[in-house]
Amino acid sequence: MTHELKTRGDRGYLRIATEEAFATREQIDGYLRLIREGKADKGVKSLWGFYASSPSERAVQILDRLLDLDARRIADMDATGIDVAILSLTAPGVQAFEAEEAKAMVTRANDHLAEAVSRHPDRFVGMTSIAPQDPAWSAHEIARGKELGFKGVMINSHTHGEYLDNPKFDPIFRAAVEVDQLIYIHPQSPPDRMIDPIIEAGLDGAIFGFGVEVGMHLLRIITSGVFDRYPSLQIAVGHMGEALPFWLYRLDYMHQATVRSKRYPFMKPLKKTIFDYMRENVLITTSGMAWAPAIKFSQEVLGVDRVLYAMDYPYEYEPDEVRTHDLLDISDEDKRKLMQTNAERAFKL
Ligand code: 1DF
Ligand code: MN
Repeated sequence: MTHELKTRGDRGYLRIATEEAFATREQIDGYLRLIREGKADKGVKSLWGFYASSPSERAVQILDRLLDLDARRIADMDATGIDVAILSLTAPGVQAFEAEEAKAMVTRANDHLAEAVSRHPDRFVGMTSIAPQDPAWSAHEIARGKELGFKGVMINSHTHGEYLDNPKFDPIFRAAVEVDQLIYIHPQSPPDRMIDPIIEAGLDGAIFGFGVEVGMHLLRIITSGVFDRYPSLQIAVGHMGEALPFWLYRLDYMHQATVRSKRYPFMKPLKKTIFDYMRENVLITTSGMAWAPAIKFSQEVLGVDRVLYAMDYPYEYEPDEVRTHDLLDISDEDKRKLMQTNAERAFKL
C-alpha cells in the first residue's frame, strides 16, 4: 500500500502541526554564553550544552533545522505532508536570561518570526514569545504579538524556578484573556531545586524531566484557582497532556480529599473539579506521542475537541508518525478534528 504524505487535504483534512520549534542564532549564542560564564542552570547546561555544541548527527541536524524558516523547513513540511506549522521559539526561549536581556532578545525573535510568517503566510502561523521575568512588559508584548498577527502565546514552563500560579504573573493571564488567545506551556528542563535526582540518571530532558515539570506546572495552575479567576482562559500543553489525562481519576479523588481535610491551609476549594478544568480550559497536543492507544484514551477522557495534532519538529521528524495519525481507527470526522479543525478553533485561524 502506498501512503503518500501529500499536502493540501488529499485525505479530507489539512494537517496543522501545533508545536513546531524555531531558534534564533542570538538565542543559541546566548545559551552558550550563559554556560561559559557559569550562569546557566543545570538544565540549560545539559540541554544546550548538547544541542548547541555536540558534533553528533542529531544535534547538528536539529540545530540547522531550528535556524531555518524558509526553504529547508518548507521542504521538510512538504515531505511529511504538513500543510501548516504553528511556530514558536524553542525552549527555554528567553526565560534563562536576566530580564533586560530577555526582553530585548524576545522582541527581536518575535519580529524575526513575524517576517518569516509574512514570507510564507499560507504555511506558517506564529505564537508570541514573552519574557515572564517582567510580567507587565510581557502583557504588552502579548498585545503587540496580536498586532503582528500571532495566534497564541508560548511560555516555556518555569522562569528561574518560578511558576505561573505565583500571583506576580497575573498580568500575563489577564493579557491572554484580553487578546482572547491560548497560552501554550511548553517544557523546559526542571529547575535546579528539582532536577538533581532526575539529571543524575540522565532523565532530565524530553524523555521524562520535561513532562514531570510541565505536568506539575499545569496542576499548580489548576489547583491554585487560576481558571476560577479566568474562566475563559485556555491553556495548551503537548506530549499528550504531559501524562495528566492518565492521572486524572486519582488527581480528582485526592484533590477533593485533600481540600476537605484542610491539610494545607492554602489549598482552597475550587469552583469545579480538576476533571472539569481539564475538559473546559485545557487543550492537549500529540507532540512526541504518536501512539494510537494514548491518543484514543485522551480523546475519550478529555473529549475529541481537546486533542490536537503536533509533530514537534525538528526534535521529532518522523514521517511514520504522521502515518500513525492518518491511519488511526477513529471516524473521519474525529480525525479531521484532530488534524485540522480543533487547531483552527483553538488558535482562531
Ligand atoms: C527536545 C524535545 C527538545 C522537545 C525540545 O526543545 C523540545 C529534545 C529544546 O528531544 O531534547 O521542544 N519536545 O518538545 O519534546
Ligand atoms: Mn517541543
